[in-house]
Amino acid sequence: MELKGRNILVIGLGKTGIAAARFAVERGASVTVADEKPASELREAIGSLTGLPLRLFTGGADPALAAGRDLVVPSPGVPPFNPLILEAERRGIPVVSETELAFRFLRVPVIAITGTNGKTTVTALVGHILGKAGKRAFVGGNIGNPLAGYVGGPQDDDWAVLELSSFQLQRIETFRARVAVLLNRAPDHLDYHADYAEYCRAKERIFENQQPGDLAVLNADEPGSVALAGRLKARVAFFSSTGVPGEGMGLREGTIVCRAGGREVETYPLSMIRLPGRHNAENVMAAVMAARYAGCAPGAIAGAVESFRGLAHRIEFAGEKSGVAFYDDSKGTNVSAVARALEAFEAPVILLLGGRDKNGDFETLEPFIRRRVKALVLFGEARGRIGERIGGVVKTETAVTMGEAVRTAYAGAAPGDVVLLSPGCASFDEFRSYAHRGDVFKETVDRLEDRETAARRN
Ligand code: UMA
Repeated sequence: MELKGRNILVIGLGKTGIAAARFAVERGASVTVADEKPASELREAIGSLTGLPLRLFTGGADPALAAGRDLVVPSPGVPPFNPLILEAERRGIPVVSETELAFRFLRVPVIAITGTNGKTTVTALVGHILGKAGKRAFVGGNIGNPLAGYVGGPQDDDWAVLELSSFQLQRIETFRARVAVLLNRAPDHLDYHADYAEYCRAKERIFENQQPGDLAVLNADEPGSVALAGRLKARVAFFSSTGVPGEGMGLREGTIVCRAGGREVETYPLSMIRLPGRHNAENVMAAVMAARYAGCAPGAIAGAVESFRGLAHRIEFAGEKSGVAFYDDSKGTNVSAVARALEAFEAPVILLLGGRDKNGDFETLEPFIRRRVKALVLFGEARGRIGERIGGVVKTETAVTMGEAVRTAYAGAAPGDVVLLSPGCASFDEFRSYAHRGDVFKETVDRLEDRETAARRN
């Protein structure tokens, strides 16, 4: 694709718009950027484009701006009913996502991951495995690193590992993934897509331009995905957390079994996965299949999976002491996030709740606590109010600081228990941010003494 001299309209001045506009300018295009926010709210973004020859329109979306363009590139968050997009379509002007634009300049093969839940984790894990196996990878896309920001550089990686949202996939044309993973689908973003069927179709486009030598990775436990398999050009492999599929990976008595070419080719211990929950076993199997396709050896894959702790502060494995596992879910700053985190565990949980109260509806946690939680340790400013709401549902203790809460939890924990920081509150009573709180949690865990060491010393 030649951009030189082309007249391009980029809609949105977030991460995507900035990267797309910069790339198009560097390639000699005549670029206009439009954002509905007023300039006063876009100062930083505008500042990052200083010195670039482009035109900027802020504070609205006048459809007339579409006139005379050769190409329109909307940011992922710009819905299809945006007046500029509608006008471009009415005029027959091509509208493509930044993913498609950048792909036309990409020289590195792609591993692409989509799905409603887990796609960021799988993208990060594939990048982690590739790195540990000695391969160079660019990790980008919806994870927060636009592809347009990569293709202008040296492109000296072996693979581009891309997390793709339905927004990014909806406007592709030639985008091709050597490995395309569809993790799962559930209703989401229905304020943007016309309906659930349209959302599903957007996700399925990840397979659209694959060729017979490529790999499509699908969830065998989802009837919609199984039905899709027959319509794909690429070789299909499944993952399943309820059995072992004929082709792909599944679970059998605590072991991950991999089948390829109709026979069992290798196994991995389920215990290599440090991320809790069945959904994470699925995420890992999908990532492993992508890494196998990329030529990573089973030994390197197992070591890499074992060392992957998940995304920082999102049910992140934070270490083990005397058989007690610690997890940092400091990003769980509201009660629904706490409920989700609790659902990830089958082992008894000692839950650390507290911080600065955001008026959370803690009563809604009661059924989850009854099902999974062995004891509560309430800390920080909110400890009194949380105690009034749900204290006593199970054994309940209190602590002033989070550090004290960690030590209290450890003192009461038995081997096999999980100590989970999923505070359901903001952090600002004691910390600068949720990330700071999570870092202090991990440091506190690191400093806890193994009981065997303590016993020997005494
Ligand atoms: N804007 C308009 N008109 C509109 C809508 C938005 O002008 O009709 C402007 C806004 O005023 C704003 C800009 O567009 O200035 C923002 O664009 P954007 O929302 O596309 O944000 P980006 O910063 O470009 O981030 C996008 C993704 N955002 C969305 O999909 C909503 C980021 O995913 C992604 O990390 C980034 O590109 C790099 O690829 C975020 C996300 O929430 C994390 N994704 C959804 C999800 O994961 O569920 C899909």
